Amino acid sequence: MKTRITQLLGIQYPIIQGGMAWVAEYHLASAVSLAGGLGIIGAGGAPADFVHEQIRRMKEAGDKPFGVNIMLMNPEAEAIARLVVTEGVKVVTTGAGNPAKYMSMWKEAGVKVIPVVASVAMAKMMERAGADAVVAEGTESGGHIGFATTMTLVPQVVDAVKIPVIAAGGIGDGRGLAAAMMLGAEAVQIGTRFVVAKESIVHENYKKKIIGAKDIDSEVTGMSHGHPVRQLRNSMTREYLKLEKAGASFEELEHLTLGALKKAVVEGDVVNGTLMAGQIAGLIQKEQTCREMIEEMMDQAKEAGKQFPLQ
Ligand code: TUI
Repeated sequence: MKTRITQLLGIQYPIIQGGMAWVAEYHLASAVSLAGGLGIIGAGGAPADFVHEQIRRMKEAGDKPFGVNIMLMNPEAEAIARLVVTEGVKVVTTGAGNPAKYMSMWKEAGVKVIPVVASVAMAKMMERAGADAVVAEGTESGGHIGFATTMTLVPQVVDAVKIPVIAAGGIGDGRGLAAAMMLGAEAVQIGTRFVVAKESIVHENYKKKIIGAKDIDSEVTGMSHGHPVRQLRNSMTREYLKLEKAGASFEELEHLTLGALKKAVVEGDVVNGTLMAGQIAGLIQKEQTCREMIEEMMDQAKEAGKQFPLQ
């Protein structure tokens, strides 16, 4: 399956792994890259030194293409933006903000820049600023989200920009991949399914929660203060939503979630931790290697195309 994205990134399959904070470290990212997709190191809220070490490990693991995701609310975002240039990282994705101020530095260094956007307006702004592609991320996604669904956002972004579009949000198998291509996407970004990959260092308790989740088991917190975050329902979300409904301040709510993602990923605290996951969690049934996941998705997408040839 050749697309402008597989050609731009030099990858075999149109599958990109989401740059998930705490989750997307080099074990997962190198497994995805070695299996023919694009592995991404998620900087999340980590310091630049940590990201530096991750890049070093990633290079040691093989010479396949990989990217770094910069979460723009990270206080060290600027240092990480420079680090990717000095380390010769070929691909950068960004999230949770507007990366325009780093764009000229990255372009001059020949870095391929792929901002994650949640609206047509942001996609157009990023194209004008020089982005090589965009990830159009629907509200089905886990973590920090926008409002439009993948089904509505992807075709509207495809029509609005000339650069290639990668679909994200609610995609967890080959049928989702085929559907995204039908909407005009040229690759998909997958997050939640890779959380349960064998190579993922995420605590077994968290993986079990995703595998056991049903279709309606995610909840969106933080809507009232403009930072909606999708995660699996647990004691933490119940407490958060109760406080939010009672009009708690942003600071009070932030206090509740401080360090909660790490608590879930590293310590396996599925009661008080933040279990970020997308709505597709209900579809995910087992732990597999990244290679098994990617090959199964490709086979299934090809089969979906044969089953429904549209002529
Ligand atoms: O960034 C994400 N998803 C994330 S980031 C993250 S880290 C975190 N950790 C703890 C609590 C909260 C967050 C977890 N999940 N997805 C990409 C994405 N970007 N979705 C939406 C956006 C976005 C939002 C606003 C992109 C641009 C934007 O622009 C605002 C502006 O500055 O104009």
